[in-house]
Amino acid sequence: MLTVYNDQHALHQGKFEMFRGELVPCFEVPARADFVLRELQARRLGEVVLPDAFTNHAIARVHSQRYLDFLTHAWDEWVALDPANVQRDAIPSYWPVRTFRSDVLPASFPARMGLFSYDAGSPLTSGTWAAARAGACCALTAVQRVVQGERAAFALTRPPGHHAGMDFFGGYCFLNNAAIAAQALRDAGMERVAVLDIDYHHGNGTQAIFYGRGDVFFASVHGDPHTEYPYYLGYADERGEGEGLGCNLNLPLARGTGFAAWREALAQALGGINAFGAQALVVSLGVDTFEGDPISGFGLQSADYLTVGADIAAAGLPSVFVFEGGYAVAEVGVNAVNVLEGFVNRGRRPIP
Ligand code: OKP
Ligand code: ZN
Repeated sequence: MLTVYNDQHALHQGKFEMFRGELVPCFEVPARADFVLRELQARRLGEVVLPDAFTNHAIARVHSQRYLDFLTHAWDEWVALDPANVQRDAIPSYWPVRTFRSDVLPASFPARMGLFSYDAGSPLTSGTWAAARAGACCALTAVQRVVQGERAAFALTRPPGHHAGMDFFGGYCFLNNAAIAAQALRDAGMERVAVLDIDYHHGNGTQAIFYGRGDVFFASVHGDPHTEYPYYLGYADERGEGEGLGCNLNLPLARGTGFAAWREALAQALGGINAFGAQALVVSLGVDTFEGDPISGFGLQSADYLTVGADIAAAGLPSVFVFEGGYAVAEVGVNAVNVLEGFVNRGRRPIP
């Protein structure tokens, strides 16, 4: 399978994230992408190319202009607050929850940062915009190759994207690569596009971006938000609204769920996508469903990911895979590449 690799991903390198009252080292580290790249090369799964250059046009199909303006200048504004900030990541500490206004943009940078975010776990660094932008270009390049006839392509990038909304970052995500890919497929003439999100965490950003639309179906298998991040979205009763009613399918599963039950939920998600009549598929490929993941709670084992890839291939759709979560760093390469290899081989040849 063709891989489009973001060689600028390490420009985004957060130091600490806020967790239960303390700053802890970031889980979302550059080594994650390095392990996946090394595994792809070791298995010779296909060509690895760098992204083509794109303007912001395709990104602005999904994200608001005022959010993109904020991200473009955020680091400089952070440093302008205090020259000593060059040593520190920018982390928000104020948020406009219900009853506050979000139509007025405060002049204060920390206030604006809160308006464009929803958690304190997603540090913004000097290279965040450059890395995220290059990641979106990866997703767009992968789309272009699939539109040109490639059966599938993999956008290997970080930071991840599926928590980022039209105008907010959070959950380690800044630009929603999967949503940008789905919109680009629509804009390339695919009438109906599906997003399958198999990351452990619900893709709240992707869901929200397409919630009112009947042309993009969103299906997600994830940890039950009653107990799992992102907590405030991802419940089974969220089925879409207006034109999009029936085009959103959430399959939350209890922490502790193992592969057999998880695979049944995957089959339901794929059934929904098939009934929708999608012409192309975007897969938010998180492998934090792995039993050894340090921040998640499902029990998938490395060999299971071959089956996952084969199950997705059986849908028979042109597919763009976009890398999302997976924090068991030493295993993330094997697990992600198992999905891709399972897809390519349709699971005929298990890897030990
Ligand atoms: C991003 B993706 C960990 C708390 C959880 C947010 C998790 C974001 C996951 N200390 N923080 O969906 O893999
Ligand atoms: Zn995740």
